[in-house]
Amino acid sequence: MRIEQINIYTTELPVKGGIYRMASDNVESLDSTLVEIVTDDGLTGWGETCPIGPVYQPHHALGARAAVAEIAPGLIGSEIASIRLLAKRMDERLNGHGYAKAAFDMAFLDLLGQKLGVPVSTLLGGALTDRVPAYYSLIVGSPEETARIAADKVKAGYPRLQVKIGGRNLEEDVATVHKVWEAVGYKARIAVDGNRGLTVAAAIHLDRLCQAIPFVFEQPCNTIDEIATLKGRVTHPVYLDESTEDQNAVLQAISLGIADGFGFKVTRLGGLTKMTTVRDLCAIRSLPHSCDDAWGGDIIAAACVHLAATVEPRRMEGAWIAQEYIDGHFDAKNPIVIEKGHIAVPQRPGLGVKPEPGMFGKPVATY
Ligand code: 0XW
Ligand code: MG
Repeated sequence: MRIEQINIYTTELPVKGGIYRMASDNVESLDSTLVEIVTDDGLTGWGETCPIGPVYQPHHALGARAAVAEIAPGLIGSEIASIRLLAKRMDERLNGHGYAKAAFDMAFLDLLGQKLGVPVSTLLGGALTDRVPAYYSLIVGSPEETARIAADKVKAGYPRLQVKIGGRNLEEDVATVHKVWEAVGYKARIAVDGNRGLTVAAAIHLDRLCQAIPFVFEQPCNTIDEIATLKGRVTHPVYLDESTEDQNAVLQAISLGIADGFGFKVTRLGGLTKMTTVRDLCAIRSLPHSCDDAWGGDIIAAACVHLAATVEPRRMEGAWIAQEYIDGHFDAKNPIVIEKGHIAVPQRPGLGVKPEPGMFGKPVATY
C-alpha cells in the first residue's frame, strides 16, 4: 500500500456558545487543518491538527499548513507499513513541527488499521476498555455561574471537571474554586487549570486559600522552571500541560519529580505514536494523565479516544474532546460523542471515522 496522493483541507470550527475563555487567551473560532492520504489500493486515511489559536502554545494554523507543505511532497510513493520509517522520512524533510507531523501520523495509523482490519487502539498496543471517561472544561467565569454549570455537568455524568482560572484577581479565582467544590464535592474529581496565567506568588496563595479542597493544580504558571519552584511550597498535586512541548520535556519533568500528572495533547507531543512513549513513561512512575488535544473535530477526537483506551483506567484522567463546543460532526454516521460523561471507543478498522465526502470543499493543496 503506497501513498498516491495527499489532499490538504481546512475547516473553520466556530465555538458553540460564542467564546472559550482561558487565562492565556479567548477564542471564538478555530482553524483546523485536515490531511487526507489516498493510497494505490483505494484506501483513504485522515489526520487533523487544530491549534487553539496562535497563543495557547507555540503552534498556529498557518504554521501547521506551512509544515505540511514541506513534508507532504516527500511522502508520495512511500509504503504505508513501517510507521517508524515514515516518521524518519518526515524528520528528513523538516526538523521539529511535531504538531503538523501528528496529522500525518494519525492518517498513517488510520490506513494501517483499515488495511489490517483493526482499530487504531490495537496498533497503539491494545485497548483496556471499550469506553473512556471524558472531562468537562469550565471556562473562566463568575464563581456562581461556574458552580451552576459544574453541578449540571456532574448530573450529566462527567466524572471529572476542569475549572479554568487566571487572568483576573485572586479573590475571584479562590471564590470560583470554593463554589465549585461546594456544588459538587466528591461527586467529581476537580482540576484547577491556570493555563500558565498565575505568578508563583499567586499560585502559592491560591493553594493556601483552598487548602482543604482536593484538586489537582494544572499548569498554574508559565514556565517549567517557575513550576519547579512550587515543589514543597504547595500542597496540591501539580500537573503539567502546556509545558510538555515534546517527549523530552515530559522525561525531564518526570525525572526532576516536578509533575504529579499531565494534561497531554496528542498533536503537541508529535502524534499518537510519540504519545505511546510518554504514556509508557507515565505508567512506570504511576503518573495519571489525560489524552486530549487543544481542539479539533471528529478525527482528533477519535485519535484521543483510541489512545485513552490503551491507558490503565486508574491513571486515566479523561479524554477531553471539543464536542461540547462544536456544532455537528465530520462523520454524522459514526460520530465521536460524549454520553453520560464517557466516550465509546470506535471498534471499526482504523480511526473509525470518515468525514462526509466533499464536506470541506476543494483541497487547499494537493500533492
Ligand atoms: C481543556 N483543554 C483540553 C481544551 C483547551 O485546548 C485548553 C485545554 C487545557 O487543558 O488547557
Ligand atoms: Mg490545561
